[in-house]
Amino acid sequence: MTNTKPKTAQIESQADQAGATGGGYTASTIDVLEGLEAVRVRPGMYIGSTGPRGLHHLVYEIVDNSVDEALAGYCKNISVTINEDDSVTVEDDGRGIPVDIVEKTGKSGVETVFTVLHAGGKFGGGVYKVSGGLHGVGASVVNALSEKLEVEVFRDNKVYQQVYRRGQPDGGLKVTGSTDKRGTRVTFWPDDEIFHDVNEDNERVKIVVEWDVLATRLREMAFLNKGLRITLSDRRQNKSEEYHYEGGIASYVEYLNNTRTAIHKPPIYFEMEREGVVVECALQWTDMYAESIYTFVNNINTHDGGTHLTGFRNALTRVINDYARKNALIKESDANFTGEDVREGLTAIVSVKVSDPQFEGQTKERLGNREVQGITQSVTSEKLADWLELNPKAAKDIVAKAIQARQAREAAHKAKVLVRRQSALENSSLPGKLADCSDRDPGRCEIYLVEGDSAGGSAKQGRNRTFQAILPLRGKILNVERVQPTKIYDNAEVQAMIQALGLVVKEEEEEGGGKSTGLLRPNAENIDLSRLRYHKVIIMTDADVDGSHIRTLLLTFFFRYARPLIEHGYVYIAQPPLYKVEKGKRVEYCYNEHKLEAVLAELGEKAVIQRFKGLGEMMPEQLWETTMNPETRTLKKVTVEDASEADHIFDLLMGEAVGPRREFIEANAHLVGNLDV
Ligand code: TTJ
Repeated sequence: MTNTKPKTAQIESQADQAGATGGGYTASTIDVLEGLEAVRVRPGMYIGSTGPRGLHHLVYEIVDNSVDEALAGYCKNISVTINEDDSVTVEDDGRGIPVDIVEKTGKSGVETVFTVLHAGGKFGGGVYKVSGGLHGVGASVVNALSEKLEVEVFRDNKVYQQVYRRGQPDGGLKVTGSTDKRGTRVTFWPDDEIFHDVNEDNERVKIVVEWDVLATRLREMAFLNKGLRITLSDRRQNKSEEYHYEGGIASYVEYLNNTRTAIHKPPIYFEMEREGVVVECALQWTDMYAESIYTFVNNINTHDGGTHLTGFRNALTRVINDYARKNALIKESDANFTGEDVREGLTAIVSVKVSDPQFEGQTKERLGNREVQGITQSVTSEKLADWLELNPKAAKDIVAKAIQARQAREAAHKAKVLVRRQSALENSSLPGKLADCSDRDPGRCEIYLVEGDSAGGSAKQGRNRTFQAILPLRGKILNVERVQPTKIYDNAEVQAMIQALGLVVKEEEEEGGGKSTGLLRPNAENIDLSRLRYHKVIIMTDADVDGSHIRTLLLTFFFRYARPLIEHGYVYIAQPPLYKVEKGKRVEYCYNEHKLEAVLAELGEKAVIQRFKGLGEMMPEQLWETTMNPETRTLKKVTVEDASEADHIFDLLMGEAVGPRREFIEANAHLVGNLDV
């Protein structure tokens, strides 16, 4: 602290000298100018683009310097301000960029950082730099691409200031005041000559920094660096937000799972340094089916994964298999879970800090360092195994999730085989039970999936055979005590349905489909809708427990294995009436209790109520008039959310527990179909 004064004086005199000598450039000065000029000539080479992405990149470049200071342990707060004139100010409470002369450049530390390409990395005290990865082109690039840049360093009770224009110093580093704070503040005005977009008429349009874009990245930065406080303010709209997470990436996982149902709480979290690599992971399983693993190296998102991800995944698969076997949660004869089985529904962040990251691949978003794989794997194995031992209840639920995933995978495999066979058979073999319609235009055709042969009989007689087909499904499937997802495909009824509907996998995916997940996994977009035989698939079941059961089963099937049908709005639930109320010549059909009460109130005492216990009890004409006639019926279009919900409770319904099953059915009357009409 005490001996910095003479050094500072020295800098100022040097800066003055440089200014005084005017064109007296040294060799290194020329290099520098050429360097920064090159940045202005080919900005895309340094920041990827001169559009919105590149513009925001400038902010990250500056912020990364402050984050490095935080990683080194000297900075706790970073503020980012979008100013009224669209300039951006970044300030931290770190040690401040050094102001003394750097031997190699003959300039102050500050000027070196802002005028020498790639100089930034040489000044860090921290081992793990944000820079050096995808970003890391350095502050000098930001300076070169800014119309103006002002830096202030708060050090040794002084305020040092320097201004640059398009990368060139506008005067030397000067002391402009005194202060008791420490840190660095940089304000830059991105150069409009460099940054712009074009509109439809190919005219240049100005681009400005956007709140949402910065907010997302800065929030992520705060998650990735626990304890770090980042404030984002926008003076253009008087808006301000603070990102600060003591839980770090564990908080990140909670944030990501905010809209999902977690299987255990809180997320699993561990951090460990081994052989100079810091491994930090947070994981939490949810009732979702997709896996969401985000990986980072030195705070940079490695979208293409790499060695850290491989190590993490290997550990996960092994540890969960070992645990399940050791604790007899799976049978000895059962095969091991695959990686996909154990990752179903997992949300995880894997964040490693490496001193010399090697980025590979097309977009340089994959970590290549070989040693990181083994380190991540061993750390994850040890920590995860410990956690499972200490949390047996959650561990059991996680294993149960993997078991469920495996069943679904096996079911998907069977379905794939089944659908392929169907595609080979073409449409030549329609199921014998199908009462098809005569029209061949799918756009006009409907198929009723009807529960039970007797209801099927009524429907066949009551329908309009030109455009309405009937496929009766036997209720037998309901009597299986514990139906595993696999059983769906063993079931002749479901096979008949696949054939009747014309569910065929798209050609190209049939050929090349190298995805190990199987062709018909959730989110599958691989159903060939051009082969679909009806554009209205109407589920028509009784409004009772068994009816809701088969409806759920069908919805689950569509959700998992034919989701495009739902997404295209081809799947419906028929709304048969629950009651018929008669008084004299007047006949009213009631589709719910509410309507029944209203009708009874109107018609009074002497009305005769008939309760339909099932579709089979209805006369064919009654069924037509109340449920099938497009003029008078009400159909409920199935949404992906409905089906997803059905899929979610699949296990509950299929399970043996009677209590939850009944509760579910009561709570989900909307799926069962008692709609207000
Ligand atoms: C480097 O090692 C010696 C003490 O100071 C360290 C340093 O440079 N810290 C530092 C740099 N803190 N903050 C910065 C910084 C902040 C902004 C906003 C912009 C730039 C280019 C650097």
